Amino acid sequence: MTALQTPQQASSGYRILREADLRDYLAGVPAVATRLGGSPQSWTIDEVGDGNLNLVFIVRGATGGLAVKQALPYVRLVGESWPLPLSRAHYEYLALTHQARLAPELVPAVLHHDEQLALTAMDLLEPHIIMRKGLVAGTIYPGFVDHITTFLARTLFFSSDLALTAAEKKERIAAFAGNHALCKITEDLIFTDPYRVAEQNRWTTPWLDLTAADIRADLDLHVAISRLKLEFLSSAEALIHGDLHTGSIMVTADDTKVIDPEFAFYGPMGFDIGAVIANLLMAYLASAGHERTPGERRDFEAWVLATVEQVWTEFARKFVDLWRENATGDAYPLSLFEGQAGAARLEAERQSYMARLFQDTIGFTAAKIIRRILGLAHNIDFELIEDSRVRATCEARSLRLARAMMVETESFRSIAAVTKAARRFRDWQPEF
Ligand code: SR1
Ligand code: MG
Repeated sequence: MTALQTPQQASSGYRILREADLRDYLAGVPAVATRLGGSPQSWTIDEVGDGNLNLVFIVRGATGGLAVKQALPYVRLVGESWPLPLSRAHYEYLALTHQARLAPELVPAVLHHDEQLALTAMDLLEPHIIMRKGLVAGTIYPGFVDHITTFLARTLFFSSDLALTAAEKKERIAAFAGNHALCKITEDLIFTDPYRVAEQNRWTTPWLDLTAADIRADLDLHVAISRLKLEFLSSAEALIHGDLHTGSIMVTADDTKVIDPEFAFYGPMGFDIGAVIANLLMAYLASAGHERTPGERRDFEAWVLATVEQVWTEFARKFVDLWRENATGDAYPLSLFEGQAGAARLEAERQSYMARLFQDTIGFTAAKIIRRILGLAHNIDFELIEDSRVRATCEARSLRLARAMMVETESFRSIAAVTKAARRFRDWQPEF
C-alpha cells in the first residue's frame, strides 16, 4: 500500500502509475502494444495532464501513439485533501462508449479500459489542440458548429424519453446514478459557492471585490441559481456530458473531438448546450483582453458570435429532425396524435419543447459563466490576460451579461437576443 492509497484501493489493485510502471503495464496489453509497435523500451511516455482532476500520458511508439488517462484518488487541482472516487473512470468509459455508438467521428475511440486501475487508453488526437487554447489565440474553426451540434443532438436525443422506452431509460439512469460525487462538485462549484462566502472562491481582486459582494447579496440571482440547481438535481432528461466546456473539446480546422465525459449522468440537456454557449461567450468577451492593437480580433469575435447563434439554431434543427424521424420513446405516444390535426398539434408541441429547452439553456449558460469568474476553477480565456484591470473589465462584462441572462431569462426570446446583449456588453466600461 502506498501513502496515497486507501486500504480498499490497495486491495483492489489500484496504484498510481508512473512512467516505468505504465510502460510495463501497457506492454502487457496486446491491443496497445500492437498500436504502439516496436519494443516497449523504445516507447516515449510524457505526462501532459493540465486538467483539474487526472493524470494524462501521451505514449508514442514506432507505429503509433495513444493517450492514457488515469483517475487520481483526489482532485489534482487541490491535492490529497480533497478525495474523489476512482469510479469516475468507469462512468467516463460508459459515457465514451455510449457517445461512440451515437457519434463515432466525434469522440476518441477507446482501445483499452481497466476498472481496477481507473485507467483508459484511447486514440491520440493529433494534430488537435484543446479548443480553448485555439480560441485564446483567435483561431476560427469553420467545422465546429456542424460537429458539436451533431454531437449534442444525437447524444441528447437518443438518451431521452423521446427515443427510449421507460424501462430502458430507468436502467440507464441507474447505471450512472453512482456518479454522484462528480455531480456534487458541480452542485457546489457551479450552483452554490459563487453566490456565498466559500473558502475556495477566487476572483480578480481588488477590481471585482464589490461585484463579488453584490452577487453574494443578490437575492434575485440566488432564486434564479437555486431554480437551476433544482433542475440539475432532479431533471434526468438525457445522458449529458456534464462538463462540456471548450477545455473538453479538441479541434483542428476540420475536425472536432469531445473528450473527458467523467461528469456524465442523466441530467438536464440545457446544461450541456449552455456549457458550449457559455464558453463561446467567454471567449468573445475575453477577446478584447488579448488584443495587441484595437480591433485586430474583430473577425474572430464576429465568428464567435455567429457560432453562438448557429450552435443553438443548428442543434434545435437537428434535434427536432431526429424527433420527427425516431420517435421510438414512451414520451408523446404517436397514437395520441393521429391524423392531420394530431400531427399539427404534435409539431406545435415540438416547438414548445424547444422553447422551454432554450430557456433552460440560457439559465445554465449564465451559471457556467459566473462560476468561471467567481468560483474555484477559472479558465485561460481570462487568466492569460496579464493586466489584472483589463482582465477584470472583460470578466465584469461577462458577469453583467450572465446576470441578465439568469434573472431576466424570459426576455431572451431568441439566440439573437443573446448575441445582441453580448455585443452591447463588449463595449461597456465598468467603473472600478
Ligand atoms: C475540482 S474540479 C473543478 C472543475 O474541473 C472540471 O473540469 C469541472 O468543470 C469542475 O467543476
Ligand atoms: Mg475534464
